[in-house]
Amino acid sequence: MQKRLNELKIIAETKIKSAHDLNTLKELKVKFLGKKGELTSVLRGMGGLSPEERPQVGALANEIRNRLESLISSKTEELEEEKLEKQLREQTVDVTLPGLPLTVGAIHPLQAIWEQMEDIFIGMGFEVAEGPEVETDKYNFEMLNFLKEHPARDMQDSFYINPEILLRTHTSSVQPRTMLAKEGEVPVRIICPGKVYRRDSDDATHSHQFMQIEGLVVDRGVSMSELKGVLLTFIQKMFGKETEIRLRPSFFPFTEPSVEIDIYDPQKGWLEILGAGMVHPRVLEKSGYNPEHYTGFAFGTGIERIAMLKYGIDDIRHFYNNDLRFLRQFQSE
Ligand code: FA5
Repeated sequence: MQKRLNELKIIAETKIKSAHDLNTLKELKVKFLGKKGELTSVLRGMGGLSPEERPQVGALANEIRNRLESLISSKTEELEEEKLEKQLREQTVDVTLPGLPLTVGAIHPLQAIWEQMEDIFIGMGFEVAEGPEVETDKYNFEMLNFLKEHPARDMQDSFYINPEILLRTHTSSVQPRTMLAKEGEVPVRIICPGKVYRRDSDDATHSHQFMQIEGLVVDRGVSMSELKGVLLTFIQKMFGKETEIRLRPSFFPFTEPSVEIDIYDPQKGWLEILGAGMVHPRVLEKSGYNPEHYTGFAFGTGIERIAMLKYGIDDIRHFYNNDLRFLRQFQSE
């Protein structure tokens, strides 16, 4: 029986050593060491052995089993390594092949202008303030000196939700909100960019929803010349340092005096760009600032309007249609 075991060992060792793939190795494991394998079937004959022989044969069988198992596991490792190396050899990357193009998005032109404007004003010491788009009549109109039934309200046709609540028609509603929050402290020096809504019919220059940027400065001794200086700096940073401006008298219920600011375009002539003025004493007073001690200026402009002038866009609706042919032109902005 020992002889048979030794023969089995030699045959199994030779076969395992010469196996070329993992499947063959698995099959050999079953064939020699499995429950119905050859080693087990030899051991089944142990019943016919004498009690002295049995332990010797048992020990030999165990030794053979261990030997074959370790042989199989080292051969398995070897074959797995070979398989991996073969795979890696076959999968080498051809670095000369052209790469896949990466599509890079672009910042929307309105967002780009919004950010540029913020940067310019922050550079002049302004802070960014916010206010709600669903606003009360009080902040959108009353605190800004638009009396109830006053015809000035018709300048901004509004979307009312109920008689007291509406979608804000301008970012000027942030003026009283900011002043009240400051509780009479100075300086107030904020800009407020955001969405506004008006019942305007959509056409090339109007939209029912658009964006504005508001500016407000309140302090002791704030003057119209400072207003002009701040806005000239902004305009020249935005449109080029040679850009000329002019101030025309205008009317807003919350500023006195009020002006419209135009910029000069050599092809198109004077173009309106901003509404502005000195904060009306009544507006200061309603928001807790004594107009005897404090003065202020405010300004407001449409972000779409600035973007249209800067990029020579002739129809406001291009901004909202998401036509990729339009948007791709701003890829480098
Ligand atoms: C105002 O809204 C004032 N709140 C601006 C202001 C602020 C004046 C502070 C004084 C002091 P106005 O209604 O003119 O003003 O609107 C300002 C800008 O918003 C306009 O110049 C224009 O660029 C833009 N705008 C107005 N209506 C529309 C619209 N329907 N679509 C697109 N842009 C518009």
